[in-house]
Amino acid sequence: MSALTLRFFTKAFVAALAFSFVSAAVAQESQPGLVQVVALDECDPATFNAVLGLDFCKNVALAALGYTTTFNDFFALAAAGTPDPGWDFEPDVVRIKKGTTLSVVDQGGEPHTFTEVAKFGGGFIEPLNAGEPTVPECVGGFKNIAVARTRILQGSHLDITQLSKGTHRFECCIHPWMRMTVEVK
Ligand SMILES: [Cu+2]
Repeated sequence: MSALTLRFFTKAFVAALAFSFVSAAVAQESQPGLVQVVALDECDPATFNAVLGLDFCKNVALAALGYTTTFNDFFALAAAGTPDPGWDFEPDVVRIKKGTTLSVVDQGGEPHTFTEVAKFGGGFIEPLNAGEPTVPECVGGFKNIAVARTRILQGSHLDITQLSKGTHRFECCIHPWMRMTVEVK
């Protein structure tokens, strides 16, 4: 291959690369897309399942690594007003464009809810509320269809679409210190 031919191919390659970058940028513009957030927890399968039933908590891998909290320690921390930070939505704040889908994935070992609330507060399991009253959106627990619809089982996801512009607050109605603010522009 002559030097000239090589230069031609190099130029053509760079041009093709630049074109693919441009088309990717345009695709993102016309389709706001999807942002993933995660629900995490560190429930200890042995002690949680002894109380809540077989297969309630599925953090088998975390337990093997020693990164779990026992059922009694978990309730003791919540009662002391210092709930276990291993139960968490990440990130804490999300800024998205209107039209973006939020996909909330439960990567923890137990069920959570991703429930929109007007104001952050307590969930439907009183001993986990650290004295805060249950917020209206969580009242009734899973007997309330509106709460049940926001439930996310371990390993599954819940997609939130059509959020209006402005600030939205979401919390877990079971573990109410799991909180996320979503700002839609
Ligand atoms: Cu939760």
